[in-house]
Amino acid sequence: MISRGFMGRRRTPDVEKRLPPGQYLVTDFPVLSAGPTPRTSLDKWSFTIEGLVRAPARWTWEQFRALPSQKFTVDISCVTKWTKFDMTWGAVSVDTLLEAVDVDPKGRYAMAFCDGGYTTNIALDEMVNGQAFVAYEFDGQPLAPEHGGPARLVVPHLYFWKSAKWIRGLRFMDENQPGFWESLGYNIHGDPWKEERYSGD
Ligand SMILES: Nc1nc2c(c(=O)[nH]1)N[C@H]1C(S)=C(S)[C@@H](COP(=O)(O)O)O[C@H]1N2
Ligand SMILES: [Mo]
Repeated sequence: MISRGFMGRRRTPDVEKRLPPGQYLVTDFPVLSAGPTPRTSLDKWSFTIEGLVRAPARWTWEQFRALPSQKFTVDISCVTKWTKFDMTWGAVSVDTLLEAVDVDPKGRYAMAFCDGGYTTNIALDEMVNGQAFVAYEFDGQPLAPEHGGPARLVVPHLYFWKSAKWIRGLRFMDENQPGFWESLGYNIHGDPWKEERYSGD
């Protein structure tokens, strides 16, 4: 008889149902960054919505933190094949941020931009109705710098590279331009349930 202890977390039917294809469960929180962790002081931080909007909107850290916020508990899947269940974030939903702007009907795509230069593209209709949020807390604590603090985008229904760390804003565009990893061969969309890992998947 082999002890359960050697088998890790059991893949019960419940776990199987929640685990996208090709993924395995982790309990730790790996760090994956394409470069060094930028350190922007909160008094220099801002969040901007720009591009194809009638008038851009901009929040200082203080203004951003005064916006209505929510707790989101979500499962996250990374293209490197780890999945972590029940991650709890304190965040402002993208819906709340979008209330401040009029997006041009042509502005159907957004580019998330960040301190450090990282970018990633997400369609507008995949960020609304509670599907995406800008998180400043994880597990009830201020978001750690290596995980994207002071604030990161989280788009739980797409692979985690879409969840831009150190986010500073969203730029609306009339075409679905690739961001950093999308230009380097990762999928333009990134749905873990369809295993959209690489371009052409
Ligand atoms: N600004 C920025 N955001 C980023 C990245 C990055 O390198 N820079 N890496 C992405 C990738 S590939 C993943 S898997 C997740 C990792 O987030 P974590 O380090 O908090 O696990 O952040 C995403 N967001
Ligand atoms: Mo990743």
